[in-house]
Amino acid sequence: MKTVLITCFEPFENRPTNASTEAVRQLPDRIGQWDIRKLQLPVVYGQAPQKAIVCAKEIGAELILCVGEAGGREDVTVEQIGINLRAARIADNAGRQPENEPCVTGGADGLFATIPVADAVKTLQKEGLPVRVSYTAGTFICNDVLYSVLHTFAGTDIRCGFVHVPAYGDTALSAACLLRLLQYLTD
Ligand code: PCA
Repeated sequence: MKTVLITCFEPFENRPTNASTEAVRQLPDRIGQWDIRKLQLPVVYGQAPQKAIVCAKEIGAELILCVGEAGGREDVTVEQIGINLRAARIADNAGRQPENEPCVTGGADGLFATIPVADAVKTLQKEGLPVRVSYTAGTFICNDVLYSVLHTFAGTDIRCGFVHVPAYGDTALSAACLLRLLQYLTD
């Protein structure tokens, strides 16, 4: 049995729900030979990636797929890169609002996702799913998680990626895209 860790986020910015949690909730607990473990992360710089990293190590995850919501996007977007920068438009859920600091001191400026982003997106698009590649995960908590997870598992066989689902979209459709992506990545 292999294990995938899939993370989502708690609500933030005074909203009652987070579309990533709504979508991840609809995923099964198993796909083929893979155990799907779900974890909700706080929208807090540093704490979110730390919680994901500790859990991934604990459960021996071979694949880590993190999911967040994106306010201005209509498609499900698979992130290509995490950057080593925290710059917040709003305070996180612990009240911190860094303007310009690294996610990881001394880390590389940017790190590419270690899932096959372009191939996966092409495959899902051919099936008619509303999925595309994104070249920025922003500079808030989603990027903090993507960058820090990539930094931590760099040089290992553990593959890491990040998906933004539309904040105001159909979470059942987002869940269908996530499920298909997981199937593709665990095949
Ligand atoms: N979206 C935010 C943080 C949590 C979430 O779901 C982001 O894009 O950084």
